[in-house]
Amino acid sequence: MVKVITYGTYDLLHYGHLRLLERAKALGDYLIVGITSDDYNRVRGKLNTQQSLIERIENVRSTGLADEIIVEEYDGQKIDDIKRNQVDIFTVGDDWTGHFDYLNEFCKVVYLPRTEGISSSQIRSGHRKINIGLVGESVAIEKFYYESMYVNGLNVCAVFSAKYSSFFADKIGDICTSYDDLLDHVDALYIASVPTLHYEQVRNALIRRKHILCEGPIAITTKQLEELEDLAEANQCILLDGIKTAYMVAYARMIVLAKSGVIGDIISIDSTCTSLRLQDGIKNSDAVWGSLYGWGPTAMLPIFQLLGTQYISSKIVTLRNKHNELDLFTLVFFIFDHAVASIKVGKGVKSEGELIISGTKGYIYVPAPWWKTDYFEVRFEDPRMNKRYFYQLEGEGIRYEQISFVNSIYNMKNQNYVGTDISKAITKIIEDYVNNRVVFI
Ligand code: C2G
Repeated sequence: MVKVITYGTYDLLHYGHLRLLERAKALGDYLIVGITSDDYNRVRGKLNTQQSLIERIENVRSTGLADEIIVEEYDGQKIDDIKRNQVDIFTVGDDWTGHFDYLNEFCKVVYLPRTEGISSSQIRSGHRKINIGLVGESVAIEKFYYESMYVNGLNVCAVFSAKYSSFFADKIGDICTSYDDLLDHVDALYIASVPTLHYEQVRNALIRRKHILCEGPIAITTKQLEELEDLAEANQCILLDGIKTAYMVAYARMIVLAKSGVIGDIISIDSTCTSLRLQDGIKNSDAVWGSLYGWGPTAMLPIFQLLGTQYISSKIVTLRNKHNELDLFTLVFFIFDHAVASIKVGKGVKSEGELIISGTKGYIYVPAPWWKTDYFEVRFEDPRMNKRYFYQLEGEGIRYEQISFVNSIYNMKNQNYVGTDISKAITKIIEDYVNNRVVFI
Protein backbone atom coordinates (compact mmCIF):
# COMPACT_ATOMS: atom_id res chain seq x y z
CA MET A 1 0.00 0.00 0.00
CA VAL A 2 1.38 3.42 -0.99
CA LYS A 3 0.84 6.01 1.74
CA VAL A 4 0.67 9.69 0.80
CA ILE A 5 0.74 12.66 3.16
CA THR A 6 -0.04 16.33 2.50
CA TYR A 7 -0.39 19.41 4.71
CA GLY A 8 -2.31 22.63 4.57
CA THR A 9 -4.49 25.19 6.29
CA TYR A 10 -7.57 24.58 4.13
CA ASP A 11 -9.19 27.86 5.11
CA LEU A 12 -12.45 28.53 3.23
CA LEU A 13 -11.97 25.36 1.20
CA HIS A 14 -12.00 26.05 -2.54
CA TYR A 15 -11.50 24.38 -5.91
CA GLY A 16 -7.66 24.73 -5.73
CA HIS A 17 -7.59 22.75 -2.46
CA LEU A 18 -9.94 20.14 -3.82
CA ARG A 19 -7.83 19.55 -6.93
CA LEU A 20 -4.71 19.26 -4.81
CA LEU A 21 -6.35 16.65 -2.58
CA GLU A 22 -7.66 14.68 -5.57
CA ARG A 23 -4.22 14.52 -7.18
CA ALA A 24 -2.55 13.73 -3.83
CA LYS A 25 -4.97 10.84 -3.34
CA ALA A 26 -4.26 9.59 -6.88
CA LEU A 27 -0.54 9.31 -6.06
CA GLY A 28 -1.18 6.33 -3.80
CA ASP A 29 -3.72 4.19 -1.93
CA TYR A 30 -4.04 5.95 1.41
CA LEU A 31 -4.11 9.73 1.99
CA ILE A 32 -3.23 11.42 5.28
CA VAL A 33 -4.04 15.12 5.45
CA GLY A 34 -2.29 17.27 8.07
CA ILE A 35 -4.24 20.39 8.97
CA THR A 36 -2.40 23.22 10.69
CA SER A 37 -3.63 24.09 14.20
CA ASP A 38 -4.65 27.68 14.97
CA ASP A 39 -1.63 28.11 17.25
CA TYR A 40 0.79 26.74 14.68
CA ASN A 41 -0.63 29.10 12.06
CA ARG A 42 0.02 31.98 14.44
CA VAL A 43 3.56 30.83 15.10
CA ARG A 44 4.32 30.56 11.39
CA GLY A 45 2.84 34.02 10.79
CA LYS A 46 -0.33 32.89 9.01
CA LEU A 47 -2.56 35.17 11.02
CA ASN A 48 -5.54 35.72 8.84
CA THR A 49 -7.13 32.31 8.86
CA GLN A 50 -10.84 32.88 8.87
CA GLN A 51 -12.09 29.49 10.00
CA SER A 52 -11.28 27.66 13.20
CA LEU A 53 -9.41 24.35 13.23
CA ILE A 54 -12.67 22.44 13.74
CA GLU A 55 -14.27 24.11 10.72
CA ARG A 56 -11.18 23.49 8.58
CA ILE A 57 -11.10 19.83 9.58
CA GLU A 58 -14.75 19.61 8.63
CA ASN A 59 -13.95 21.18 5.22
CA VAL A 60 -11.42 18.46 4.44
CA ARG A 61 -13.49 15.64 5.93
CA SER A 62 -16.45 16.63 3.76
CA THR A 63 -14.42 16.12 0.56
CA GLY A 64 -14.31 12.41 1.36
CA LEU A 65 -10.76 12.28 -0.01
CA ALA A 66 -8.80 11.95 3.24
CA ASP A 67 -8.41 8.48 4.73
CA GLU A 68 -6.99 10.06 7.86
CA ILE A 69 -6.82 13.60 9.19
CA ILE A 70 -4.16 14.74 11.63
CA VAL A 71 -3.36 18.13 13.15
CA GLU A 72 -0.03 19.83 12.50
CA GLU A 73 1.12 21.61 15.63
CA TYR A 74 4.86 22.24 15.54
CA ASP A 75 7.92 22.74 13.36
CA GLY A 76 9.55 19.41 12.61
CA GLN A 77 6.33 17.45 12.99
CA LYS A 78 6.36 16.42 9.33
CA ILE A 79 9.41 14.21 9.91
CA ASP A 80 7.76 12.60 12.94
CA ASP A 81 4.53 11.99 11.02
CA ILE A 82 6.30 10.51 8.00
CA LYS A 83 8.37 8.14 10.12
CA ARG A 84 5.55 7.11 12.44
CA ASN A 85 3.07 6.45 9.63
CA GLN A 86 5.64 4.90 7.27
CA VAL A 87 4.67 7.36 4.56
CA ASP A 88 5.94 6.79 0.99
CA ILE A 89 5.12 10.15 -0.62
CA PHE A 90 4.96 13.68 0.75
CA THR A 91 3.19 16.16 -1.51
CA VAL A 92 2.17 19.85 -1.56
CA GLY A 93 1.50 22.51 -4.19
CA ASP A 94 4.40 23.89 -6.19
CA ASP A 95 4.13 27.26 -4.38
CA TRP A 96 6.32 25.38 -1.86
CA THR A 97 8.87 24.08 -4.41
CA GLY A 98 12.27 23.42 -2.80
CA HIS A 99 10.98 24.16 0.68
CA PHE A 100 10.49 20.53 1.65
CA ASP A 101 13.40 18.92 -0.21
CA TYR A 102 14.85 17.99 3.20
CA LEU A 103 12.09 15.37 3.51
CA ASN A 104 13.64 13.40 0.60
CA GLU A 105 15.71 11.69 3.27
CA PHE A 106 12.55 10.04 4.62
CA CYS A 107 10.23 9.60 1.61
CA LYS A 108 9.61 10.78 -1.95
CA VAL A 109 8.71 14.49 -2.27
CA VAL A 110 6.29 15.56 -5.04
CA TYR A 111 5.37 19.21 -5.77
CA LEU A 112 2.04 19.34 -7.63
CA PRO A 113 1.19 22.30 -9.92
CA ARG A 114 -0.90 24.84 -8.03
CA THR A 115 -4.31 25.70 -9.47
CA GLU A 116 -4.10 29.22 -10.87
CA GLY A 117 -6.62 31.95 -10.24
CA ILE A 118 -8.00 30.98 -6.83
CA SER A 119 -6.81 31.38 -3.23
CA SER A 120 -8.16 31.72 0.30
CA SER A 121 -6.80 35.29 0.55
CA GLN A 122 -8.73 36.21 -2.57
CA ILE A 123 -11.93 34.82 -1.05
CA ARG A 124 -11.18 36.57 2.25
CA SER A 125 -10.58 39.91 0.55
CA GLY A 126 -13.98 39.47 -1.09
CA HIS A 127 -15.36 40.34 2.35
CA ARG A 128 -15.98 44.03 2.68
CA LYS A 129 -13.33 45.71 4.84
CA ILE A 130 -14.47 46.77 8.28
CA ASN A 131 -14.10 50.53 8.68
CA ILE A 132 -13.02 51.12 12.24
CA GLY A 133 -12.69 54.32 14.26
CA LEU A 134 -10.34 54.86 17.20
CA VAL A 135 -11.49 56.59 20.37
CA GLY A 136 -9.58 57.79 23.40
CA GLU A 137 -6.47 59.32 24.82
CA SER A 138 -4.47 56.17 25.50
CA VAL A 139 -1.27 55.36 23.64
CA ALA A 140 -3.02 52.06 22.83
CA ILE A 141 -4.76 53.69 19.85
CA GLU A 142 -1.42 54.46 18.22
CA LYS A 143 -0.34 50.83 18.65
CA PHE A 144 -3.72 49.63 17.42
CA TYR A 145 -3.26 51.63 14.22
CA TYR A 146 0.16 50.15 13.41
CA GLU A 147 -0.91 46.60 14.26
CA SER A 148 -4.04 46.82 12.10
CA MET A 149 -1.77 46.82 9.04
CA TYR A 150 -1.04 43.14 9.67
CA VAL A 151 -4.70 42.20 9.74
CA ASN A 152 -6.77 41.58 6.64
CA GLY A 153 -10.18 43.15 6.63
CA LEU A 154 -9.55 46.02 9.05
CA ASN A 155 -9.34 49.60 7.82
CA VAL A 156 -8.69 52.37 10.36
CA CYS A 157 -10.59 55.25 8.79
CA ALA A 158 -11.39 57.74 11.55
CA VAL A 159 -10.22 58.90 14.95
CA PHE A 160 -11.69 60.85 17.83
CA SER A 161 -8.92 61.80 20.20
CA ALA A 162 -7.82 65.21 21.44
CA LYS A 163 -4.36 63.99 22.19
CA TYR A 164 -3.68 61.95 19.04
CA SER A 165 -5.36 64.11 16.34
CA SER A 166 -2.08 65.54 15.12
CA PHE A 167 -0.40 62.12 15.12
CA PHE A 168 -3.12 60.78 12.82
CA ALA A 169 -3.52 63.96 10.73
CA ASP A 170 -1.42 62.72 7.80
CA LYS A 171 -2.32 59.03 8.25
CA ILE A 172 -6.07 58.69 8.09
CA GLY A 173 -8.87 60.60 6.43
CA ASP A 174 -11.27 61.55 9.16
CA ILE A 175 -10.11 63.33 12.28
CA CYS A 176 -13.44 63.80 13.99
CA THR A 177 -14.26 66.67 16.28
CA SER A 178 -17.21 64.97 17.92
CA TYR A 179 -18.13 61.43 18.89
CA ASP A 180 -21.30 61.61 16.79
CA ASP A 181 -19.27 62.65 13.81
CA LEU A 182 -17.07 59.59 14.33
CA LEU A 183 -20.08 57.28 14.50
CA ASP A 184 -21.20 58.59 11.10
CA HIS A 185 -18.02 57.31 9.49
CA VAL A 186 -17.50 53.80 10.87
CA ASP A 187 -18.79 50.20 11.11
CA ALA A 188 -16.84 49.49 14.29
CA LEU A 189 -14.91 51.15 17.10
CA TYR A 190 -11.85 50.54 19.18
CA ILE A 191 -12.37 52.36 22.47
CA ALA A 192 -9.38 53.16 24.68
CA SER A 193 -10.73 56.14 26.57
CA VAL A 194 -10.97 56.68 30.34
CA PRO A 195 -13.11 53.86 31.76
CA THR A 196 -15.57 56.35 33.27
CA LEU A 197 -16.50 57.36 29.71
CA HIS A 198 -16.93 53.81 28.38
CA TYR A 199 -20.55 53.28 29.36
CA GLU A 200 -21.89 56.33 27.47
CA GLN A 201 -19.62 55.80 24.49
CA VAL A 202 -20.35 52.09 24.15
CA ARG A 203 -24.07 52.62 24.65
CA ASN A 204 -24.31 55.36 22.00
CA ALA A 205 -22.35 53.28 19.54
CA LEU A 206 -24.44 50.15 20.14
CA ILE A 207 -27.64 52.13 19.63
CA ARG A 208 -26.24 53.01 16.22
CA ARG A 209 -25.35 49.36 15.63
CA LYS A 210 -21.58 49.61 15.68
CA HIS A 211 -19.37 46.69 16.66
CA ILE A 212 -17.05 47.45 19.56
CA LEU A 213 -13.71 46.35 20.89
CA CYS A 214 -13.35 48.15 24.22
CA GLU A 215 -10.33 48.15 26.53
CA GLY A 216 -11.33 46.59 29.85
CA PRO A 217 -13.15 47.48 32.01
CA ILE A 218 -16.03 47.96 29.57
CA ALA A 219 -18.05 49.54 32.38
CA ILE A 220 -17.51 50.46 36.01
CA THR A 221 -20.64 48.85 37.43
CA THR A 222 -22.02 45.39 36.76
CA LYS A 223 -25.46 46.84 36.05
CA GLN A 224 -24.01 49.01 33.28
CA LEU A 225 -22.08 46.07 31.88
CA GLU A 226 -25.16 43.83 31.78
CA GLU A 227 -27.15 46.57 30.09
CA LEU A 228 -24.47 46.98 27.41
CA GLU A 229 -24.24 43.24 26.82
CA ASP A 230 -28.02 43.02 26.42
CA LEU A 231 -28.02 45.96 24.04
CA ALA A 232 -25.25 44.41 21.95
CA GLU A 233 -27.24 41.20 21.67
CA ALA A 234 -30.49 42.95 20.83
CA ASN A 235 -28.84 45.04 18.11
CA GLN A 236 -26.76 42.12 16.82
CA CYS A 237 -23.46 43.82 17.52
CA ILE A 238 -20.17 42.38 18.64
CA LEU A 239 -18.93 43.72 21.98
CA LEU A 240 -15.47 42.40 22.86
CA ASP A 241 -13.52 42.94 26.06
CA GLY A 242 -10.09 44.17 24.98
CA ILE A 243 -7.70 42.57 27.43
CA LYS A 244 -4.95 41.72 24.98
CA THR A 245 -3.09 39.34 27.27
CA ALA A 246 -6.05 36.96 26.92
CA TYR A 247 -5.37 36.64 23.19
CA MET A 248 -1.66 35.81 23.44
CA VAL A 249 -0.54 32.32 22.52
CA ALA A 250 1.88 31.77 25.41
CA TYR A 251 -0.63 33.07 27.93
CA ALA A 252 -3.44 30.88 26.60
CA ARG A 253 -1.08 27.85 26.67
CA MET A 254 -0.04 28.64 30.22
CA ILE A 255 -3.67 28.76 31.36
CA VAL A 256 -4.45 25.42 29.71
CA LEU A 257 -1.36 23.86 31.29
CA ALA A 258 -2.22 25.19 34.75
CA LYS A 259 -5.74 23.77 34.37
CA SER A 260 -4.38 20.41 33.26
CA GLY A 261 -3.14 19.72 36.79
CA VAL A 262 0.58 19.76 36.00
CA ILE A 263 1.27 21.75 39.19
CA GLY A 264 -1.41 19.89 41.18
CA ASP A 265 -4.23 21.82 42.84
CA ILE A 266 -3.89 25.56 42.54
CA ILE A 267 -3.58 27.08 46.01
CA SER A 268 -2.47 30.62 45.36
CA ILE A 269 -2.10 33.13 42.52
CA ASP A 270 -0.14 36.36 42.79
CA SER A 271 -0.19 38.78 39.93
CA THR A 272 1.64 42.11 39.79
CA CYS A 273 1.31 44.78 37.08
CA THR A 274 2.88 48.21 37.47
CA SER A 275 4.11 51.09 35.36
CA LEU A 276 5.66 54.44 36.03
CA ARG A 277 4.24 56.25 33.05
CA LEU A 278 0.85 57.57 34.11
CA GLN A 279 -0.27 58.55 30.63
CA ASP A 280 1.95 60.02 27.97
CA GLY A 281 1.90 63.77 28.02
CA ILE A 282 -0.52 63.90 30.91
CA LYS A 283 1.05 65.24 34.06
CA ASN A 284 0.70 63.56 37.41
CA SER A 285 -1.73 66.25 38.48
CA ASP A 286 -4.25 65.69 35.68
CA ALA A 287 -3.84 61.98 35.04
CA VAL A 288 -7.12 60.19 34.56
CA TRP A 289 -6.26 56.51 34.96
CA GLY A 290 -5.43 55.15 38.35
CA SER A 291 -3.78 51.80 38.88
CA LEU A 292 -6.96 49.73 39.25
CA TYR A 293 -8.60 51.10 36.08
CA GLY A 294 -5.36 50.80 34.16
CA TRP A 295 -4.09 47.43 35.31
CA GLY A 296 -6.91 45.77 37.28
CA PRO A 297 -8.60 43.88 34.40
CA THR A 298 -5.33 42.35 33.19
CA ALA A 299 -4.12 41.52 36.69
CA MET A 300 -7.39 39.82 37.67
CA LEU A 301 -7.71 37.83 34.44
CA PRO A 302 -5.60 34.75 35.37
CA ILE A 303 -7.18 34.61 38.84
CA PHE A 304 -10.73 34.37 37.52
CA GLN A 305 -9.74 32.10 34.64
CA LEU A 306 -8.06 29.61 36.96
CA LEU A 307 -9.99 29.85 40.22
CA GLY A 308 -13.40 30.82 38.84
CA THR A 309 -15.40 33.92 39.67
CA GLN A 310 -17.11 32.65 42.84
CA TYR A 311 -14.75 33.90 45.52
CA ILE A 312 -15.88 33.97 49.14
CA SER A 313 -14.55 37.40 49.98
CA SER A 314 -12.29 40.15 48.73
CA LYS A 315 -10.52 43.15 50.19
CA ILE A 316 -9.22 46.21 48.38
CA VAL A 317 -6.39 48.24 49.90
CA THR A 318 -5.42 51.48 48.19
CA LEU A 319 -2.83 54.17 48.47
CA ARG A 320 -3.99 57.34 46.77
CA ASN A 321 -1.83 59.77 44.87
CA LYS A 322 -1.66 62.95 46.98
CA HIS A 323 -1.86 65.21 43.95
CA ASN A 324 -4.83 63.87 42.05
CA GLU A 325 -6.84 61.43 44.21
CA LEU A 326 -6.17 58.57 41.81
CA ASP A 327 -4.98 55.27 43.20
CA LEU A 328 -1.23 55.14 42.98
CA PHE A 329 -1.08 51.59 44.26
CA THR A 330 -3.82 49.06 44.92
CA LEU A 331 -3.84 45.58 46.36
CA VAL A 332 -6.78 43.24 46.08
CA PHE A 333 -6.94 40.00 48.09
CA PHE A 334 -9.32 37.20 47.23
CA ILE A 335 -10.33 34.22 49.34
CA PHE A 336 -11.73 31.25 47.45
CA ASP A 337 -12.95 27.93 48.76
CA HIS A 338 -9.55 26.23 48.71
CA ALA A 339 -7.30 28.96 47.42
CA VAL A 340 -6.21 32.55 47.81
CA ALA A 341 -5.14 35.17 45.29
CA SER A 342 -3.84 38.68 45.16
CA ILE A 343 -3.24 41.41 42.65
CA LYS A 344 -0.82 44.27 43.12
CA VAL A 345 -1.24 47.12 40.65
CA GLY A 346 0.57 50.43 40.47
CA LYS A 347 0.70 53.50 38.26
CA GLY A 348 3.54 55.60 39.46
CA VAL A 349 5.02 52.74 41.51
CA LYS A 350 7.34 50.14 40.04
CA SER A 351 7.65 46.51 41.07
CA GLU A 352 8.53 43.16 39.49
CA GLY A 353 5.67 42.46 37.07
CA GLU A 354 5.51 38.72 37.55
CA LEU A 355 2.80 36.11 37.81
CA ILE A 356 3.16 33.14 40.15
CA ILE A 357 0.68 30.30 40.28
CA SER A 358 1.38 27.99 43.20
CA GLY A 359 0.14 24.41 43.31
CA THR A 360 0.45 21.28 45.42
CA LYS A 361 2.99 19.71 43.02
CA GLY A 362 4.87 22.74 41.69
CA TYR A 363 4.37 26.27 40.45
CA ILE A 364 4.21 28.28 37.25
CA TYR A 365 6.42 31.30 36.99
CA VAL A 366 5.81 33.96 34.32
CA PRO A 367 8.56 36.59 34.39
CA ALA A 368 8.02 40.33 33.98
CA PRO A 369 6.27 41.72 32.10
CA TRP A 370 3.98 38.71 32.38
CA TRP A 371 1.10 40.48 30.58
CA LYS A 372 3.21 40.51 27.40
CA THR A 373 4.27 36.97 27.92
CA ASP A 374 6.08 34.83 25.37
CA TYR A 375 7.80 32.66 27.95
CA PHE A 376 7.02 30.83 31.17
CA GLU A 377 8.40 28.08 33.36
CA VAL A 378 6.84 25.20 35.24
CA ARG A 379 9.00 24.62 38.30
CA PHE A 380 9.19 21.76 40.78
CA GLU A 381 10.99 20.96 44.02
CA ASP A 382 13.41 18.87 41.97
CA PRO A 383 14.78 21.43 39.46
CA ARG A 384 15.64 18.67 36.98
CA MET A 385 11.93 18.35 36.31
CA ASN A 386 11.51 22.05 35.47
CA LYS A 387 10.16 22.85 32.01
CA ARG A 388 10.43 26.01 29.94
CA TYR A 389 7.92 27.13 27.35
CA PHE A 390 8.41 29.76 24.66
CA TYR A 391 5.92 30.96 22.04
CA GLN A 392 6.70 33.72 19.59
CA LEU A 393 4.72 36.87 20.32
CA GLU A 394 4.07 39.29 17.50
CA GLY A 395 3.05 42.87 18.11
CA GLU A 396 2.28 42.64 21.84
CA GLY A 397 -0.73 40.47 21.08
CA ILE A 398 -2.76 43.34 19.66
CA ARG A 399 -3.03 41.79 16.21
CA TYR A 400 -4.39 38.54 17.70
CA GLU A 401 -7.08 40.54 19.43
CA GLN A 402 -7.87 42.39 16.19
CA ILE A 403 -8.15 39.11 14.27
CA SER A 404 -10.60 37.77 16.86
CA PHE A 405 -12.61 40.95 16.49
CA VAL A 406 -12.68 40.75 12.68
CA ASN A 407 -13.61 37.07 12.75
CA SER A 408 -16.33 37.73 15.33
CA ILE A 409 -17.86 40.34 13.02
CA TYR A 410 -17.61 38.20 9.87
CA ASN A 411 -19.12 35.19 11.62
CA MET A 412 -21.44 37.21 13.89
CA LYS A 413 -20.29 35.06 16.79
CA ASN A 414 -18.41 36.51 19.77
CA GLN A 415 -14.88 35.04 19.65
CA ASN A 416 -14.34 36.41 23.15
CA TYR A 417 -11.31 35.07 24.97
CA VAL A 418 -12.29 36.81 28.20
CA GLY A 419 -15.83 35.49 28.75
CA THR A 420 -18.77 37.45 30.08
CA ASP A 421 -18.63 35.96 33.60
CA ILE A 422 -15.01 37.09 33.89
CA SER A 423 -15.77 40.57 32.53
CA LYS A 424 -18.50 40.75 35.16
CA ALA A 425 -16.26 39.62 38.02
CA ILE A 426 -13.64 42.20 37.03
CA THR A 427 -16.26 44.92 36.86
CA LYS A 428 -17.58 43.92 40.30
CA ILE A 429 -14.19 44.71 41.88
CA ILE A 430 -14.00 48.01 39.98
CA GLU A 431 -17.49 48.78 41.25
CA ASP A 432 -16.47 48.04 44.88
CA TYR A 433 -13.62 50.46 44.41
CA VAL A 434 -15.84 53.16 42.87
CA ASN A 435 -18.21 52.76 45.83
CA ASN A 436 -15.35 53.23 48.28
CA ARG A 437 -15.51 49.68 49.65
CA VAL A 438 -11.81 50.12 50.15
CA VAL A 439 -9.26 50.34 52.95
CA PHE A 440 -7.30 53.54 52.33
CA ILE A 441 -3.77 53.72 53.62
N1 C2G B 1 -3.23 24.88 -3.33
C1 C2G B 1 -3.31 24.68 -4.71
N2 C2G B 1 -3.91 25.65 -5.49
C2 C2G B 1 -4.40 26.77 -4.94
C3 C2G B 1 -4.33 26.97 -3.56
C4 C2G B 1 -3.73 26.00 -2.78
O1 C2G B 1 -2.87 23.66 -5.23
N3 C2G B 1 -4.96 27.70 -5.73
C5 C2G B 1 -2.58 23.86 -2.50
C6 C2G B 1 -1.38 24.37 -1.69
O2 C2G B 1 -0.21 24.40 -2.49
C7 C2G B 1 -1.29 23.36 -0.57
C8 C2G B 1 -2.77 22.98 -0.35
O3 C2G B 1 -3.48 23.39 -1.51
O4 C2G B 1 -0.58 22.22 -0.96
C9 C2G B 1 -3.34 23.66 0.87
O5 C2G B 1 -3.22 25.06 0.70
P1 C2G B 1 -3.18 26.03 1.94
O6 C2G B 1 -4.31 25.75 2.79
O7 C2G B 1 -2.95 27.42 1.45
O8 C2G B 1 -1.90 25.49 2.69
P2 C2G B 1 -0.66 26.27 3.24
O9 C2G B 1 -1.09 27.17 4.34
O10 C2G B 1 0.14 26.80 2.12
O11 C2G B 1 0.09 25.09 3.99
O12 C2G B 1 3.72 23.21 5.48
C10 C2G B 1 3.04 23.24 4.24
C11 C2G B 1 1.81 23.91 4.55
O13 C2G B 1 1.14 23.27 5.58
C12 C2G B 1 0.90 24.20 3.39
